[in-house]
This record gives sequence, structure tokens and C-alpha cells, in this order.
Amino acid sequence: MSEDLRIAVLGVGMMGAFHVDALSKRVRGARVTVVNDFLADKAEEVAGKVGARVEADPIAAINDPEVDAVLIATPGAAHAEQLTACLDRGVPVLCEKPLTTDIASAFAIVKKEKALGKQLIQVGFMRRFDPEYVALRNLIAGGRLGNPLIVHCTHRNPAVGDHFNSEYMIRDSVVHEVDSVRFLLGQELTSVEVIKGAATSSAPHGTHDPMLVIFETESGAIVTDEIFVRTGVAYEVRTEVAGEKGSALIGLDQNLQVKSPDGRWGGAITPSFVERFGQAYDIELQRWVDAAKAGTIDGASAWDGYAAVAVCEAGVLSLRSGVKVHVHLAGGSTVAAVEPEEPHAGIQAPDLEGAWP
Ligand code: ISE
Repeated sequence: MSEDLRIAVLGVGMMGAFHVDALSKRVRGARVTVVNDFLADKAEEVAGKVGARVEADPIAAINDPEVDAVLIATPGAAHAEQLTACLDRGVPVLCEKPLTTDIASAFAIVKKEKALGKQLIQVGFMRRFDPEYVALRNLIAGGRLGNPLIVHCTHRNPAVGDHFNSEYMIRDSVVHEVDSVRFLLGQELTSVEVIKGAATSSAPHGTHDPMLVIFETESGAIVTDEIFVRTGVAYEVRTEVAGEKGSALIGLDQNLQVKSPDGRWGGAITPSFVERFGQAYDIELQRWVDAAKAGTIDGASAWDGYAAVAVCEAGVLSLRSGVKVHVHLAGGSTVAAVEPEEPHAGIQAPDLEGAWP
């Protein structure tokens, strides 16, 4: 491997282009050598800025001799095939969430990586690198809050496109709370229930925005998640954990506070996730690059990605059925099944023997 980690970036829409910029300007020891996107013009534009080559075929980009590692920022439906190609070639890969778009394919990826005996896949759950999330996790792990009993999450976006229907909100937005609660508490989520309320008038017909998603964890802790993606105001992501010895809150947007002679005080709102989590993305990329060079990962694993897919699919099932859906994690094996409380077509996934963690 050359001194710089030579990276192929697949998908250069908003996130992929953001990562290319970070890799070329802010991350040490890495270089984007190949860019791929299904929009040829977009690929040319982004590649041109960093002196990379365009490769029209994503699988050829993964197998390119000038590529040591791959960053996948394509739509989720493309991930299974692209991750499989990365594992076949044995290259490290940072894959934006979701790992894949269904439980069976996510599980197949975990099994394939496990068979290699080497962790090559890191999933791009950037909140794990946000200093506030890390501080909260350390507080909980250090026992400062005592037994964590209840977690309240708020996840608000100012605006989204019409394709963002209720199921998409669970798979694309709530997935962050699924991973961050697993990260914060070090526990699996065992059930999901989606409560649909009155929708904002800016939501397309049939889309439940906002929703309240309620999870239970292995220890019986309750997690609430307000997901509201068309507030028309700001990007707001807050988490409060209450335990037996106190509570802690992150995400208050405490930036510069100004007091003016007109009797007002306050700061500026955060417009989007790029501003809120920009630092976390950069830390994530640096740590991934360093870990990839050392032959390992440093962040959410394929297993974490798989667990998130399973919990979100249980959430989608709850949304459709209107009942609480249980997520079964069979001792160290897998989210083997998601089952609604009332008879409903459950999703079965095969057992996995001896998987990490
Ligand atoms: C988006 O994909 C993200 O990752 C953001 O963090 C989240 O707030 C947004 O709802 C998602 O669509």
C-alpha cells in the first residue's frame, strides 16, 4: 500500500461529495484516486476538484489497482452488491448507513465478513464520533448516572423531499437513534412501537410526520424518539438520559449567545446535519483512514449495521401493523426475527453462530 490510503468514493451526491472534500482537505494520510457516480457529470465535477479519475462502473472502481480502500455513499439499495465486491477483494470499506436495505442481505454481509476472519467493514454512524455523544457514553459507562432507565431522543429536520415517507423516516432518520442508543447504553433494542399522530400540513398525503417511536432495551429501559422531518425551522438532535443517580442532556445547540440592545438574546440555529455533525464526520474519516491502514476498523461494525437494519425493519413492521414489534437477539447470534405482538407476517432471518461482538 502506498503511503497515502488511496480511496475510491462511490456515490458523490451530498454526503459523498462532502467526504471527498474532507478526504482531500482535512484528513491526513488519504487521497481520493477514483470517483464513481451514476451521474457522469457529477462524477467528473467532483473528481476534477481533487485530481481523481472517474470510473463509470462501481465494481470496477472497487477492483481498481490504484484503490486501497472504498467509501460507499451510494443509495442503500446498491450497498449489498458493492460491499460484497469489497469483501471479495479484501479491501477496507466505510459504508454510509444503511448497511443494506433488508435483514437477509445485511445478515449475509455479516456472515461473509465473519468467514474472512477480518473486520473490513465500518458503517458510517457518525454520531459515535461526536464529542457530546462520546462524553455522554463515557458518563453512562462510568456509572455516573447509575442504571440508565429512560432515554428521550428528539430528531428534527427543517425540510426533506417528498420521497421521505413514513417508512423512509424510520430507515433513514430513526436509524441514527437506533445506533446511538445501542452505542450509548451498550445494549440491544428488543422492541419497537411506532405511534402515528396528526401530520404537519407540509407532509405529503399518507406520510405521518411527526411520529413517536418507542423502543425497549435488553435491561428494560425505555427509549422515546420524536422524529419530525418537516419542522420548517432547524436541525435539532437532542438526547437526554435519566438514570437512578441523575440525568444528562446533549444537543442543546449552545453556540455563540448574543445579547443586543433591542432586548433580545440568543444564538443561531443549526441549518442541517452537515453543520451539526461536521466535526464528527471529519473525526470519523480520520479514524477510519488510520484504522484501515492498520488493517482494522474503528467505529460501527457490520454487526452494528445489521442490528440497525433489523430494528428499523421491525419499526417499519410496527408502522404497517400498528402494534409493538419484538426484535429477538439470540445470545450472541443475531436479530433472528422480528415479530409483531399480534399475528402478522414476521420476518425471519437465519441464525448466526459465533458472530461478534
Ligand atoms: C440523513 O440521511 C442523515 O443522516 C441525517 O443525520 C438525518 O438527520 C436525516 O434525517 C437523514 O435523512
